[in-house]
Amino acid sequence: MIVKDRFSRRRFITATASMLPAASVYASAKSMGLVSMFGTAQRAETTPTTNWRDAGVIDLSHSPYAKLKTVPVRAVVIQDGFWSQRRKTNVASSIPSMHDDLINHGRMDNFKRLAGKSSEPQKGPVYSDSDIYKWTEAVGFQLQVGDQPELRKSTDAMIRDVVAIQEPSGYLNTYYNGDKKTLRMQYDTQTTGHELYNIGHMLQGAIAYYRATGDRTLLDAGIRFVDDFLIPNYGPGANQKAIVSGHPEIEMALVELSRTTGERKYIDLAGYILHGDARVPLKPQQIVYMYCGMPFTSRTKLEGHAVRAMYACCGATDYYLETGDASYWKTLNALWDDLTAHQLYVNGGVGARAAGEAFGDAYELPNAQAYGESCAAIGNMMWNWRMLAASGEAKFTDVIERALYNGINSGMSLDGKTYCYRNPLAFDPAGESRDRHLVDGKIRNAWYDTTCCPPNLERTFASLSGYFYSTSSDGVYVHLYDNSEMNWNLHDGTGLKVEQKTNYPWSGEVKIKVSPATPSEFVMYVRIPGWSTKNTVKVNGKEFAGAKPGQYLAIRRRWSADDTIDMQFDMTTHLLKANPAVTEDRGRVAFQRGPIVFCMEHLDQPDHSSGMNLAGYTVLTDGVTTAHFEPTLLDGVMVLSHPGTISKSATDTGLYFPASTPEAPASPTTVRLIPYYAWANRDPASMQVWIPYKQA
Ligand code: FUB
Ligand code: ZN
Repeated sequence: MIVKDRFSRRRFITATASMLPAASVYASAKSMGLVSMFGTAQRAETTPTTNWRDAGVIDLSHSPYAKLKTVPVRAVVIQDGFWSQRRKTNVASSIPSMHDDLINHGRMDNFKRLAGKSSEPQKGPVYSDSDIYKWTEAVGFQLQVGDQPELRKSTDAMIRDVVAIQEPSGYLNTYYNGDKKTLRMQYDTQTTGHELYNIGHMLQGAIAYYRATGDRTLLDAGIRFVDDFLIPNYGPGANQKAIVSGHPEIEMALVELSRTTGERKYIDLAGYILHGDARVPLKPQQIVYMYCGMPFTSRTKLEGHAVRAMYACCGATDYYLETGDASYWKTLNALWDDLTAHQLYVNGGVGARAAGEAFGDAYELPNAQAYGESCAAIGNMMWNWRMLAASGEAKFTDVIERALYNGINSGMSLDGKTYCYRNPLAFDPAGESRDRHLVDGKIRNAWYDTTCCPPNLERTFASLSGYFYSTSSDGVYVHLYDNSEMNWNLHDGTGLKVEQKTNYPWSGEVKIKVSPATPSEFVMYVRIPGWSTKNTVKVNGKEFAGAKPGQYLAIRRRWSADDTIDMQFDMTTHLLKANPAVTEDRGRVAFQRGPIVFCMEHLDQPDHSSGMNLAGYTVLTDGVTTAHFEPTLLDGVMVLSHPGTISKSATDTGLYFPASTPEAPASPTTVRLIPYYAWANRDPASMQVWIPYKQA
C-alpha cells in the first residue's frame, strides 16, 4: 500500500484532529496502521530538543542513557598540529574534488533528469543517491566550524535539486523510477535496493547541514519521506507492509532524527527495524550478510557484511542510549568482546574477507587479502563513539584511536585526492589481477563507481573536532589529544575553556590549560591511552597519582582560570605479537609507537634496489628501535629504524626443499618503518605491517 494522495496522511491527521472527536481521530489512525505500530495512536510524546547550533556529531543532550554528552563540532577548534593538515586538505582538496567527481559521474544528473533538467540516463549503482548525501554531511560538518559562502551556495543548489524530485507521497529515490517504479519497497528491493540506506544518509546529511546553517530544506524532505511515505505504509501493522533495512543505516539516522525533532516515534520505528519482521521472507544467509532481519538482541557474533554489521551496531547503541533496553546493552557488549578478541585488525580495520566484504571466522585476519574497507573502519569508530557515550569507559576510546589514526587515516591520500577502498596490511602492486579495487597497480584512486568510502572519510575528518571531548554530570572528558581549544560549558552552565598544547602523536607530552569562567568544582577526566604503560600526570606542577593505562584519570578539584594539567605518556615503541590462531601473523611482529601503527614500504629499505622483496626481511626482537622525525617525508612523519637481516631473494631457492638444508646466511640490515596511514603515497611499492622476527 503506497500513499498516492497529494494530501499527506500526517497532514490529514493533523488537520482532522481539530475537527473530529478524539475517538474518530483514533479510528482514522488505526485504519492507517499507526495504532498497531506504536500501541496507541501516534503519540504526541516528545523530548526537549537542542538548539541546532549546540548539537554534537550526534546529539546526546537529552539521551537518558548517555553517561557522556557530546560537545558541538564548532565548540572545538583544532589548531596547527597532527590533524590540522589533514583537515585543511579535506576542505581545500577532498570536498571540492569529490564534488566535481560526483557531478562528472552523473550523481546530480540522476536527480535533475527526474525534474526535466537533464537528459542523461541514470548512472551508478542503487546507492548512488547516498554519495550526494554523505558528501552533504561532510559539508555540513565543515560549515559547522566556519562559514564558506561559495560551498554553502553550491550545496544549497544541490539540495534544491534533490528535494525538487520528492514525490507527493514523500518518496524520494532516483533509481526506482520508470520501469523500475513497480519494484519500490518490494521485499527483494528492500534487501538489495538500498532505498532506506539512501534515506538514512539523507537524514544524516540533512541533520549535519541543519546544525550548520539552521536550513531545514533537506531535513524537512527527509521527514516527509518518513512521516508521509514510510510510517503510514510500512511497519508491524496487519495493514502495513513489513520493513527490512537491507543495509543497516536507517536505524541510527532515525534515532538522530528523533533527537533532532523530539519525536519519539522515530525511535520506535528504529526499534521495530532492529527487531526485524518475520513477515519478510529471508534466507538464513541473507540474515547473516545483511546483519538485519532478526532481533538484534539475538546476535552473538559479528558476521556478514562488515559495514552493514558496524552500522547495525551503531543503530542498536543509539537505540540503547534512548531506551536503556538492557538486552541491547548485553548484546552490544558481547559483540564488542567478539570484535576485540577475534576480529579487529591492528590498524583498527574490520572485515577480513573480500567475498561479501565480510567478517571472517574468529582470528581470520589475513594481511594482503584483508578487505578492511574504509567505511567499515569508520563504522567501527562510530560504534565505539556510541559505546563510549553509554559507558564512559576508555577501552572504547582506545578502539576509536586505533581506527582513526591508522585504518581510517590510511583511507585518504596525503594530498586528499585519492582514496583507499581496501586497507590491507600487506601489499604487492603486482597483485592487480586479484583486486578489483586496484587501477594500474594503485590502491588509491580518485573515484570508484561504488564511491561510498571517499565521502565517508570526508565527513569523518570534517566532524573530528566533535570527538575530542564529552561532558558528564560531574565534569569533562578529554578523549583525543592535539593542539586545540574548546569553548563550551559544564552542565550547570559554567563556561569552560580547555586548551591543549602537544606534539601528539609524535610526542607523549600533553599540556592542558583548564579555564572555567568562574572557579568551580568539577572533574577533568583525562584519558590515559591503553598503549601507554608508564605515565605521569601533574596538576599545577604537582604530581597527581592514579593514572592507569586504558582508563580515564579523574581529577576532581576546584578549578580556576589557567589551572594546568601536564601529562607525559610513554612513547616506547612496542613490538606486538598476534594470537597464534592468527595464522598469517605467526612468527611476525608489528610495530606501534603511541597510537601509530607502522609498516615497511619497500622503497624505504636501504637495500630496496638489490632485488630482494619484503619477504626477505627479518627484525631482531632484542634490537633497539630508534625514532626520528623526518619533516620533509610524507608531510612530516616519525620514521622508525630497527636492526634486522635480509636474506637471499626468493628466486635463489626452489619452491620446496628439505628442511635439513642449511639456511643461507642473512646479511645484517636496518629495517625502516613509516606510519601505516602514510603508505602508498609514492610510487607503488610492496608494504607489510607484520614482519618476520628472530628472537634472541
Ligand atoms: O552497499 C553500500 C556500500 O557499498 C557498502 O556499505 C559498501 O561496503 C559498498 O559495498
Ligand atoms: Zn566504503
